[in-house]
Formats: sequence, structure tokens, C-alpha cells
Amino acid sequence: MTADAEPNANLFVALRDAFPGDLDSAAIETIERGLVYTWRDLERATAMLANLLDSLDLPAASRIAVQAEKSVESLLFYLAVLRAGHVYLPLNTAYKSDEIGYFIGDAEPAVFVCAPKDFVWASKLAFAAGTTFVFTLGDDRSGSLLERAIHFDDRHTPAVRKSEDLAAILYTSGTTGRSKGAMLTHGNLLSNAVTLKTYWGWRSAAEGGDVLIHALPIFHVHGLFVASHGALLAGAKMLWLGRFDARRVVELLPRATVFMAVPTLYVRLLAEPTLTREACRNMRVFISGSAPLLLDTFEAFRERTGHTILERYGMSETVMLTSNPYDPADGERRGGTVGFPLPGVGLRIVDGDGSVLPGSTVGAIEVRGPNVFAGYWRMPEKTREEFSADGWFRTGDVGVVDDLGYVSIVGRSKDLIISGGYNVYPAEIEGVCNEMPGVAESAVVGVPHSDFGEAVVAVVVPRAGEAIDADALTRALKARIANFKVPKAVFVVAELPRNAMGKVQKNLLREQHAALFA
Ligand code: MCA
Ligand code: AMP
Repeated sequence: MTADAEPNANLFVALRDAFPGDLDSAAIETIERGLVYTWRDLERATAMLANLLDSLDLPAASRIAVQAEKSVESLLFYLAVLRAGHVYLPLNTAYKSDEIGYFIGDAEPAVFVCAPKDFVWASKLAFAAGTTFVFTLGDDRSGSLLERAIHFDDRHTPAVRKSEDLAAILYTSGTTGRSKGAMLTHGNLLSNAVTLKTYWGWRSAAEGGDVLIHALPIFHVHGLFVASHGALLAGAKMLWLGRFDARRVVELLPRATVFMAVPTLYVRLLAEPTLTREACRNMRVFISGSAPLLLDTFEAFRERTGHTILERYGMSETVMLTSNPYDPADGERRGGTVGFPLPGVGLRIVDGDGSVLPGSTVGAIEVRGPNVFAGYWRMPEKTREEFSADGWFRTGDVGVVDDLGYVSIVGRSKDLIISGGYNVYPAEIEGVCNEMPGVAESAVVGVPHSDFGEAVVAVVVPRAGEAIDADALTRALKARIANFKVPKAVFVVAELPRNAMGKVQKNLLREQHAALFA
């Protein structure tokens, strides 16, 4: 580096610099497969994968899309994409070919990595959209990606990236039904990870060594960034579960100190009789987010384990925004709130005209800070709409800040259902329902669900003179959209309730079906 050269702001470099001195100690232990990956393995494998990417001569900052089952190798590939200076685009493993087709068409990735079982249809889609390379990656180390990477050097100099350069694109559905790619920079991700490291008191090996149970999927902010970056930046070990299994997590608790989950996972843990204070004796913190944590769950968990869940709030566009305090000196953890804006994050409550409201008044939540994304991929108009004239991002969440500064989310101005931590946009599901034979129109709502928090329910109106079989419609939807989006119940009605303006009264539908799964 010359005297005036800027330091490399590549997120990978910061994560790599945090590896502990003893590279031969365990970084990740896989629970289902019984494998141990050392920090040296992480260093070498990401180098080999990054060298493979370099060998493809891709244009700088190419998008690299991945739809692969959760595995340590897929996490390593994410790190390798950063290392090589490209842009990572994770895709939910539940997405069907129509959904994948849209993302690939919109993002135009240079490389697509899919599960071996999906290669035939996925590669056809990808090549048709102009993708040059398609690799496969199974959750058992199978597939062409690793077969190719094994031949490359295990040393690699990370690409030089500026803080404002893109690191990842995360698709989040839109209220219009069209998904938008939230562009996150190296600076967004690193600044948030550094803030959380301090705020949540992550402990490096020298400080007692945190151990994280990693049980979330790695195609969203929560599992990919908040959980993985947290552990990596602390040089902390991960106990890695390919899929969430409540009994297994309880068995692992005595070996762990940190757990992160969506509320559904806490509900399922509470259903395990083996979840006791004794099982949680070594735990330092339980963190919840992605969806509202019911006060009942918060209290039942405290009663059973003696631990007060720390609830926080974030978005794909902003990574983490607020958090209940970790350190008791900063205040107590309050159920039903998402805590305080994180250090460096600005949060304000505004009315419909954008005027800032005083404390304890409910309004729209707007935020700003180094964590706020760079805009929606190829949607400059949409990006402008989502920011105020003075540069604050409109979250679409409705909230209030109390006298002590605790933020509570009381609703959403966006029509969004959060089911088991996954977002479902009614407009998208209604669009697909309306394309089904015999359907004149439909309304999709979220109703309380004891496991998933909210469940998707569809109410459909048949075309004049036609009949709709609800089971057949459900089967047809399953073939088109990811299973978690498929309505858990379909009702066929003669007409939808409308107000005097002709607008569908979704609140009436929600009330009508409120007890369905509660
Ligand atoms: C699975 N199913 C679901 C869901 N998950 N239905 C509704 N909502 C869901 N979330 C359905 C499947 O389609 C299937 O239906 C049946 O349940 C069993 O599927 P399976 O895969 O076995 O389910 P599971 O393994 O029990 O999964 C449930 C889960 C999972 C563990 C709660 O949904 C999950 O990991 N959720 C976490 C999502 C997450 O990480 N979100 C973070 C987003 P059928 O039998 O009919 O096919 S990041 C974010 O929101 C922001 C930024 C933030 O603040 O963090
Ligand atoms: P996503 O599109 O996956 O980024 O989801 C972001 C949305 O999840 C936010 O705008 C909120 O509506 C919701 N969310 C995240 N964390 C919480 C939380 N702790 N409580 C309530 N809602 C949350």
C-alpha cells in the first residue's frame, strides 16, 4: 500500500482480520454432519473459491446468484464472493422456477449456483437470461462448484473495494407485487456488524469465547448477516444446524452462549419440555427479530429459562436499526418494544405530510445512518419515492417512541404478512390467484397463527357461472409460488366486502378469520 492509498474497505478483509490467532481452532462445527471447520479451513476454502471466480474473468462487481441448501460451503461461497469483489445475491430455497426466473431476469447475474437437483430447469432459465456460468452446490459438499474450486490455489489477495461499493443485493417483495433488489454496500454491512459487536457484547476467544447456535436460513439478513457476521467478527465459534430443530437446539444450549431466532423458533423451543434454566445455564443472550415477538412468548421464556429475550428490529434495506439493551446499565429489556435506535442510527416518527411528530405519538418510522442501503437495483424512481426530501428512508412501519426512548412497532403502512419470519406480500399472491382458471378476484390477508405468528389466508370470488375447488386452487398455487406463501386456508365467496369507495375491506376479512389458527 502506498502512503496515500486508502485501506481496503472490503467487508471480507474486516471479517478475515477478526479470525483468532490460532487458525487451527474450531470456527464452525456442523451438528447434523459432525464436521469441524477450522479458521484455516475458512481462509483456504474462501481463497480457492475466490480464485475460481477470478478465473472466470467476470466484469467487476458481477452479481452472483445462489439458491442452494444451507451448508457451511454456501456460507464460504458468500465470503468468497466478497473476497473476489463481486455482489452476492442469495435466493430463498423455497422459490419456484417462476420466482427464480424473475430474479435472474432482473438481476442478470453472471454466475448462478443452484442445488444439483435443480440444475436442469435452473440452468435453462439462467442461460436464457444471459448468465454465463451455472454451478451446482449440494448441502453434502456435492456439485460442480467445489469440484472446480478444489483445483485452485488456497491463497488469494482480496479485491480492493470502497465502502460504497456493492456487496449484496437482497430481494424484498413490493406492495405492488414486484420484488425490489435492495443494494447493500460493504460499508452498510460492516458498519452494522461493528456496531452490533459492541452493543451486544460479542466475546472473542480471548474474552471468554462466544459460541453461537446458527439455526436460521442464510438467504436473509438475519441468518446471513446478523448471525454470521456477528460470530465471524468476534472470532466466535458457530454450532451449525442445516435446519432448525427445537429438540436439537435445546440439546446444544449447554455448549452455547448466543442464540438468534425469529419468534416462531422461540414458540417451538417453549414447546420442548427439556428447555429449562439448567439447559440455558451457560447462555449469555437470546436475540429475537424479523417479526413481532408476542408478550406471552417473551414472558413465558423468561419464566422458564430465567433469560430475558433481547428483541431488535431491522429490514433488508437497512440491516439492524434498533435493539433492546444488552448491558443492564443501558436499561432493561422491555417486551413489546424493539428497544433504542442503535448507535449511529437516526430514527424519527412522522405524520402523513412528513412532519416530525413529538414523542409518544404514533406515526411512520423513518431512519437514516451508515447502515441504510444504496437504493433498489435498477429502480431509481422507486428509490426516490422511499426517501424523504431530506434523505430519511421510509420504512413502511408504524411506530411510537416512548419517554425513555424505547421504540415500539404498532403496525405497518405496507400491506405485508410476516409468517414464521418470512415476508409475504398480499398483492403478489392475489396476482397469482387472479391468474388461476375460474377466479374473478381475490383478497389475501394475514391472520394470527399460534406457530407462524401470522398465516396467509385467501378469499376468492369465482367468475360468473364457474366454480372454484379450494383444494385444487391450493395445489395449483403450490406449483407456482414458494410453499410458505401458499395460503393456509382458501375461502370461496360470492363477493368481497367493500366500502363505499369500492375498496376491499380487508380488516373485515381479518376479523372474520381471526380465530382460524390462533
Ligand atoms: C415453512 N412453512 C411455512 C413457513 N416455513 N409456512 C408459513 N410460514 C413459514 N415461515 C411451511 C412449508 O411450506 C411446509 O408446508 C411446512 O410449513 C413444513 O415446511 P418445513 O420446511 O419443514 O418447515 P420448518 O422447517 O418447520 O420451517 C419453519 C421455520 C422457517 C423454521 C420457522 O420458516 C424459518 O426458518 N423461518 C425463519 C425465516 C427467517 O430467517 N427470516 C429472517 C428474514 P407444506 O407442508 O404445505 O409444504 S430477515 C428479516 O426479516 C429482517 C431483515 C430482520 O429483521 O431480521
Ligand atoms: P424484510 O423485508 O425481510 O427486510 O422485513 C423487514 C420488516 O420486518 C420490517 O419492516 C418490519 O415490518 C419487520 N420486523 C423486523 N423486525 C421486527 C420486530 N422485531 N418486530 C416487528 N417487526 C419486525
